[in-house]
Amino acid sequence: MSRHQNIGTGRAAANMALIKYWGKRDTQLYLPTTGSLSLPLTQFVSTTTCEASDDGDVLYLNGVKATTGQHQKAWRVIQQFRALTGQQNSICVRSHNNFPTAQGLASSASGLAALTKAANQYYGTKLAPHLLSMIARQGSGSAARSIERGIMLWHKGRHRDGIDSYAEPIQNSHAILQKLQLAFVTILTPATEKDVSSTVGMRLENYPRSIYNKWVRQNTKDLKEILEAFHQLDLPRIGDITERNFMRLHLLIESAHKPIRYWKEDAPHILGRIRAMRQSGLPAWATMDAGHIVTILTTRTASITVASMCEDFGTTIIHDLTQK
Ligand code: 2P0
Repeated sequence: MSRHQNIGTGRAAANMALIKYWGKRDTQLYLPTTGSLSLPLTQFVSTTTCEASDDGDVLYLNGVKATTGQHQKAWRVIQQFRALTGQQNSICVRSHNNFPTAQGLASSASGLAALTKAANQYYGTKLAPHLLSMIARQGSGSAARSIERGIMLWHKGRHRDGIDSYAEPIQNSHAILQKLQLAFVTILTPATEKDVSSTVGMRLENYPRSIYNKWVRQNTKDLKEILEAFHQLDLPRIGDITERNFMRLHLLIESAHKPIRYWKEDAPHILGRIRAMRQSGLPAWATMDAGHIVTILTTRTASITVASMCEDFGTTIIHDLTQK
């Protein structure tokens, strides 16, 4: 039997999906209705520690005791390590994000991936990355894509028990990122925490079935096409698929029985600016998650110009995707 360490530490970067995940075919195991694909937001990192607690199970997020919802996500991860090792002692989890949370920046992805890595060290389980991805998935779906850095493909999987639903870097991921010299620019603009969490927003019963099924078919097609485009190093095609994929997600979300809107008023202006940059020859394509923040897919060379051309909208952060 594995023995736990005094303290386990894990670090993970947030990720931004180019092909989005939105809906679960199994809400207990967090199995998605479609595959998805992401790149890391290398500047947005969570660091998490696990250690023994004399005071029951406790979770601190950025130094503050966590809410019940956050607690449940973390404990779905910890429960899996307890089941694997038989160790039931109370633990204290501390997680720090170096970026704003709950604004559509997938803090749960990096936080739960970092927790999974910390727990793997604390419990001495030495699990392979794809198994960690499966565990992280059950904390928060998008966390499956934050265990490793690279062009991360989360397989939809076919099995009911979820054994084939995990994320891994695509073949030659690092070499492709080096060749394309990709970067993200994130525009941080102020906002309050969002009204509808992703978990609630993506419930299948929110959507007319025919509209949702159409989105599933299109998302599946987008995933196949973007994989081809990555292997062909075809950046304009990657960018076009990325933009259309996020726009279709937001159209789906707005078609909910009770419409949900994650956009804020400045988004159309930012998207217009990005289109104008592209028309002037700059490589720049937009994407947005379930939040108001716009992220731009670009190249390292263009990223400084792209960032400076968006500074009037908010604080710009450049993520170099060639970093390992
Ligand atoms: C994604 N999002 O692919 C999509 C795009 C937001 C929009 O994954 O219920 O926090 O914990 O699995 O992972 C956000 O959803 O939801 C998300 P749960 P999660 O990145």
